[in-house]
Amino acid sequence: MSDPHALFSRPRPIPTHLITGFLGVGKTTAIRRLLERRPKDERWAVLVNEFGEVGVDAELLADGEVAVRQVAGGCLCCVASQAFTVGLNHIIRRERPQRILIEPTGLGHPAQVIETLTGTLYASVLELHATITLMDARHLASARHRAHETWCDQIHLADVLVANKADLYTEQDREAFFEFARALDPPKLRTALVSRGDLDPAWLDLPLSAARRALFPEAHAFLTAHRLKTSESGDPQPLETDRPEWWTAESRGEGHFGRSWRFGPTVQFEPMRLDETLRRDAWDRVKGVVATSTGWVSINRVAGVGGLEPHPGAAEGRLEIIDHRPLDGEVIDRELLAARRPVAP
Ligand SMILES: Nc1nc2c(ncn2[C@@H]2O[C@H](COP(=O)(O)OP(=O)(O)OP(=O)(O)O)[C@@H](O)[C@H]2O)c(=O)[nH]1
Ligand SMILES: [Mg+2]
Repeated sequence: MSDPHALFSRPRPIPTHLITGFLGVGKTTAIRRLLERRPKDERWAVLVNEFGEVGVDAELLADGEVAVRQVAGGCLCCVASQAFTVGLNHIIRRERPQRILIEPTGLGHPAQVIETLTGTLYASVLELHATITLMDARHLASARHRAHETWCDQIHLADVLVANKADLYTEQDREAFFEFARALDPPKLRTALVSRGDLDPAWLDLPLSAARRALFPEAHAFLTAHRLKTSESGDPQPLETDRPEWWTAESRGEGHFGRSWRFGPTVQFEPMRLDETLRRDAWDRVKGVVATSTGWVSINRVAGVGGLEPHPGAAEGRLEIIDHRPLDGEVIDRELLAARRPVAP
């Protein structure tokens, strides 16, 4: 791999921010808010990484003014680590940003990303600031989350710990969060409750604490993503000859199962049928951008909550489903096929 020092010799390292947190806690929402409030004369860039094979967040973030680069198919810390540095180098070289925001997958362990960003490769190129971790305080009452090593380490390695979705909390959830946060050792630089990812931009200036160590440094070791129906080169291949514009893949790792789809330009769904299909189960995460008979929509659901919203459109349709239980991908695939708008003969 080329040496980024040679490529990007520059006087001052670029402030870089890691926004971590478990699946669906509101990382992309928070980044969107930060982008909206950025100084208009500053060039910012975003690197976003997805567990699934196709990735959707870049579409949700696109605002035409900020460079967004996506690394899909695994997590930054392991299988995709080379794709991560390639993506990051690309952003640095092409965009020459004045600030970089990085969103790792919600299933990503942050330790290795922090190590890479603070290692010799980027030493004088990037200046990693405080790790900002979002969480859902309601997960404190969920044995599955509390037992998840990556969930624990995302919180443990946070410099700033933010409980998002406060609008959905009970008084008990709020108290549980502050009690939990008070007991954390080493203490956080800031802890806060917010809604709609409303982070205080001043937190971006807080420093990274070098003293934090992962509780489960081995947790990120394996995330196997295996592709279905793809060519050797990894390019999408038709699933069947009568469905040339329908590509699907599955991924697995960190105790979770993913299924992803890409749809070509002629694939349109009936919005009601699509919504019904995607509501069939309270999967941990459903997100996508797809064409329907009434226009493009984005889909953003967490544990059964959320729906379809109008979207300006994309080059192709994309959909991801992730759950902690094995997915019956073939059944969902058939249901999605049945939710298509019939193609005119
Ligand atoms: N009620 C409520 N919903 C929220 C809040 N913040 C985010 N959401 C919703 O939660 C869903 C997930 O938000 P994202 O920002 O995509 O979450 P994420 O952490 O980026 O998700 P992944 O990248 O898939 O891990 C979306 O439907 C958001 O609109 C909030 O404060 N309150
Ligand atoms: Mg996201």
